Order: sequence, then structure tokens, then C-alpha cells
Amino acid sequence: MRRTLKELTPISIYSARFAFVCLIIVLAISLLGPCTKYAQLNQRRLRVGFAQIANEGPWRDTNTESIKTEARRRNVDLKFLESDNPALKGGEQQSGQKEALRSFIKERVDVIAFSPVVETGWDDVLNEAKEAGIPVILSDRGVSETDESLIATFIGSDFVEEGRRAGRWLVDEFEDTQGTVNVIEVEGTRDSAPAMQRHRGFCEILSRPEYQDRLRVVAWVLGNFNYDQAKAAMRAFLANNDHQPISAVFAHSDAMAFAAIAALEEAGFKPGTEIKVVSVDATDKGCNEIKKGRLNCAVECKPRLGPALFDAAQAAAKSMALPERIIISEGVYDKSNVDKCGNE
Ligand code: GYE
Repeated sequence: MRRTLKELTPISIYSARFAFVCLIIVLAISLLGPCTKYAQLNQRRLRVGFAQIANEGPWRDTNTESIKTEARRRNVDLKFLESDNPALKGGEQQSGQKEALRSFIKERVDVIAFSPVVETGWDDVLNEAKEAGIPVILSDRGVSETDESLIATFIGSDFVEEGRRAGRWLVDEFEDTQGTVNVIEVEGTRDSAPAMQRHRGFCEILSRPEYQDRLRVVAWVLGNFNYDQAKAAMRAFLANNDHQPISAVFAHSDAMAFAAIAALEEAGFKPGTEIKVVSVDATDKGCNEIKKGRLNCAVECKPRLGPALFDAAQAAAKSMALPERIIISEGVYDKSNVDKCGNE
């Protein structure tokens, strides 16, 4: 039997009102639900975990400084862990970086960022971060063979284009040279994104039909992005090289170019004049080497990623959509524009 409001006893009026108020509260909570996390985020500091590669030279110094400075500037609670042995090869550093990532997952940071020392073998830990609901940003180096949903975004350079730029500079430099120019490529960490992609871009230019036979890579020297290792490898190559006249060196990083320059000088060559040297990075030290005339060209790879990284981290923490790749625009420096080198 249906009863009108009038017929309801005071008790049942109260319970109907109570039920109504409860309904409103439940509705309000459910509507606010998705926003409360962000409201909390606005009230407390953003927690970001960053797993850095071991410091292998001036590029990494500036990169780390940029990340730490920007975190301080934005009052971000940054947990910064870095591998401590730059002599370790890529694969050997990977387990330490994974441990760092797992500690961030355990601490339930808001966002994880890292610079993967090598390109492959990250899927397990990336899946763990995804299950924990923590977005992951790749900083400076990328990963391959990975489900895109595991990564919020990549921030860094177009390494293939950097390799192409180095190739184009050398091709132009030797435009009027008769015969084939022999080049040594000093390679960064095997299986790392910058080494593989810079190599690919460089070869792409050298093997273009219009440049065929102009330049040829006659030896690959493994420097592991490390000054000491590059110097030892370059010394060993020069000591055993009694048959190939070398006219150019392409080093995948400034630090390895400095090592090659030192080994060439020790062996009695004149880097910069007799042997042209091209590197990637254009760190302040690289720009100075151009001024000194021992380095001929530095393809820029910007290390100051802090501001872009924390813009992305703040957006990722709020589940905002980010582009798959955030690519930093970069230049090429040689003696013609060295005054602009290292300005950013
Ligand atoms: O070019 C090199 C460093 O990952 C882009 O790593 C970075 C590279 C940089 O060792 O100097």
C-alpha cells in the first residue's frame, strides 16, 4: 500500500531524510572521487624517483645538475639514485638501475623517471610500475621493444638525426678531397640508444649514393661513453694500425672525443688539422675544444632536461595525456659559429 508523506510517522520521515542526505553525500564523494588524488597532490609535494646512469663525463654532470636544480626550484621531493661505477658496461649497470626503479615502486612515488643505460630488457620492471599505477618517463635515452602503454613519454634528443648531422658535416668537409677518406668511429655503450642510433644516422649519410666512396669507416673503437676506456681503445688501435691512413674521427660523445684527441696527440698526430674530429654533445668543454682548434665540430645534444622533465612529471602525475616523444631542438657547432656554442 502506498502512503503519502502526511501518512508517514515522524520516525519514517526522519529515516527518509537521513537516507536522502546519505545519498547526497555518497553522490558528492563519488563525483569528487577522481579529483581527490589531484587535490591531495596540490597540497603536498610531488614525489619523483629518478634513476640516473653512472656519471661518465661532462654531459651527465650537467644533466644531473639540471634535474636537481629544477626539482629544488619547483619544490619537488626528488629521490635521486645513480649507478656509482662508470666503468661498468651497459648490461652490468642495468641491474642496479632496475633495483633503483623497484625501490621507487616500493616507496610509491608519484612518478618515476630514468635514463635507461641500454635499450632492451626493461619490460619486467616497467610492468611492475604499471601495475602499481606509477607513470614512467624516459629521460634522454629510450627503450625499444616495449609496449607503449608502459611509458608516459620520452624526453630527449633525436639521436639518429645527431648521427646524420655528424655525417653531413664530414661529407661537406671532405667535399673536395680526392679518394676515399678513412674514418674511425668511437662508439658509446653497446646496446644503448645513443650509440646505436647515432651510428645508424651516421652510416645512413655515408652510404647515400651521392656520397658513396667519399668516406668509409675503417675501424670501430669501443669507448663505452667513458674517457679512460675510449683513450685505451684508441691507443690500442693506433698502436696496431700500420696500414690505414686516418683522416677523421667520429666520436659518439664529447668525453670520448677528448680521449681520442689525447691518444692522437700522444701518437704524434695533430687532431683538428691533420685529423678532423667530430663529436656529439657540445658541452661547454666541447665548445672550448672547438675554440682551441682540436675539435672540429660538435653536434649538439642538450643535457639540460630538468625543466621539460618536471613539466612532464607534473602532467603525468595528473594523468594528463603526453606526446609519445618530446624532442629537444638542437644545433651543430664548428669554428664558424662557436661563439653560440654552449649558450643554452
Ligand atoms: O651524449 C653522452 C653520455 O645519453 C645522450 O650519454 C646521453 C649520452 C651523451 O654518455 O655524452
